[in-house]
Formats: sequence, structure tokens, C-alpha cells
Amino acid sequence: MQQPRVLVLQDISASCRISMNVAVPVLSCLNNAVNVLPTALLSTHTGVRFPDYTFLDLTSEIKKIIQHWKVLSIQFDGILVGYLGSIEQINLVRELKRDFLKEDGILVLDPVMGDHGFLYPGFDTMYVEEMRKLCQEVSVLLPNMTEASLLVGRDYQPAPYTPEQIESLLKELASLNRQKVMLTGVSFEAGKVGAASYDYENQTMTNAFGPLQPGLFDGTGDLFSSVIGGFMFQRKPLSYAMETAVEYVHRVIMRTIESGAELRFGVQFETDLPYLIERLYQK
Ligand code: PXL
Repeated sequence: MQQPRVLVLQDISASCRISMNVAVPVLSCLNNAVNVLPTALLSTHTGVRFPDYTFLDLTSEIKKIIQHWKVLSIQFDGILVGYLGSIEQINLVRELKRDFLKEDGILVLDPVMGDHGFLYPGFDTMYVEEMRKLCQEVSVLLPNMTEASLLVGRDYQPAPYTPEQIESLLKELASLNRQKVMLTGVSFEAGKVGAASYDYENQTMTNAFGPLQPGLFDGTGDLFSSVIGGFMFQRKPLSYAMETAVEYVHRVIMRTIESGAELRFGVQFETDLPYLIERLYQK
């Protein structure tokens, strides 16, 4: 069987199990041939629990790599985009799509900008504006509730939500890309959290929930989008990917808590990778 050749575009937070460091192993387990473009190299992520992180922007190197790849006529079946450091990099995504994504290729975008009602350091309203434009070009849009609120210009509201609120938010987001949208951090009742998705094409809405563990688990958003990307590139149904991602992230959080590892360094995602592989071959 021919494997999808896929590109991951996001940062390397060197000491943390988040972003590129989790995307590559997850996509590989899901039988995708992975190529990478690191957007930046950091010592850690930029969260408040690491005030002194280092940051090396890799935009100029990406431009050189793109030039070489053009000569090689590289083409991708899928592109997964996570944390980008600048508006210039948002524009590079457009270029990558135009020049390297096959006609029927899938572009999955996690519009990483913020969480818990706040923008991450280094992002501003101009960035949000450009990200909104990029959303119009993607096959699968994967914001959390904070990013979704920013994208549609609504005030962020913490959980719980009503099904009607989520339905209207999903539809508003889907009016941007007119394809698939999945919202993370959705909760209709105390103690449960998960995701909700909407497919513009057949106007179907689905939800998946699991038990909520209180706490901040850095990297779970990146892990979630990697699982969704991995299954979409394998042409599996969106709802199947979503159910799998919700259950997997729940298992990973339980492992992480059990391990006693420092949460700011990310999550223990390795132990449960076999679950993802099982799910891949079940469908
Ligand atoms: O997990 C999202 C993320 C990715 N990359 C970097 C980050 C964050 C969130 O803070 O700082 C560098």
C-alpha cells in the first residue's frame, strides 16, 4: 500500500512533549510518511510556566528549503499546520499549499493562537486577522474554544456551553472554509469534555466526550490535531477520527497524571500509541 506523504509545519519546543515532538510520532504510527518544516526552535513552549524561553525563527531557512523542494518536485497528500510564529509564516502556508499540495490533498489547520480566553505571547489582532483569512483555504479547521471565539469575533466564554451555542459556532466557523470544522474543549455538562465537528458538505454535526481531568495539560491540543490529521490523511471518517482523538487524549492525560511528570513539559503520549494503531486498522 502506498503511504500518504505528509508535511508537518510547526515549531520544535525542544524539551517539551508538544507540537512537532508529538506530531511526528503520531503521524508515523498512523502510517503516514512524514516530512517536516520546523517554524521555530525554542527551548520550551512559550507558556507562563516558562518565562525565559529562547526562540529562533526559522522563516529564512524554510524559504531556502522550499526552493530546493521545488527543484525536487515534491508533492504532498496532506499538510498539518500547527504553531506558526509570524504573519510571514501564515503566508508561507498559502505558498506551500499552492506549490506542494496535490489537487486532492488535505490541509489540516490548528490555528494555534491562544487558550483559556487569552492569546499566547507574541500574537496580536493583526495575526488573528491573517489567521482568519488562512482558515478560508483549509480542508479541516481545528480551533479550541478560545481560537474559535477569536476567529468569529465573539467574546470568549468558559464552559459549559449549550448544544445550540456550539452548533452556531461550528456553522459560523464552517462558513470560513466551507469544509470540515472541529472544535476542541467543548463541554455541555460538568465533568465531561470533548469535541464537536461539522461537515459543511453534508451538514452533519457530531460530538464525542470523555471524563474531564482538572488541570492544565500542555500539548494536548497539538496531540489532538496530530491524531485528526493522521486519520484524515488515511481517509478515515471525521467522526471516527474525533472519537479516537478524544479517547486517546483522555488516556494520555491519565498516564501523565499517574506518572507524576511535570505537566509543563507536556504529556506522556507514547504509552498509548498502540491504541491509535489498533483504531487505524479497525476501520
Ligand atoms: O501547544 C501549543 C503551542 C505550540 N508551540 C508553542 C507554544 C504553544 C503553546 O503555548 O508556546 C511554542
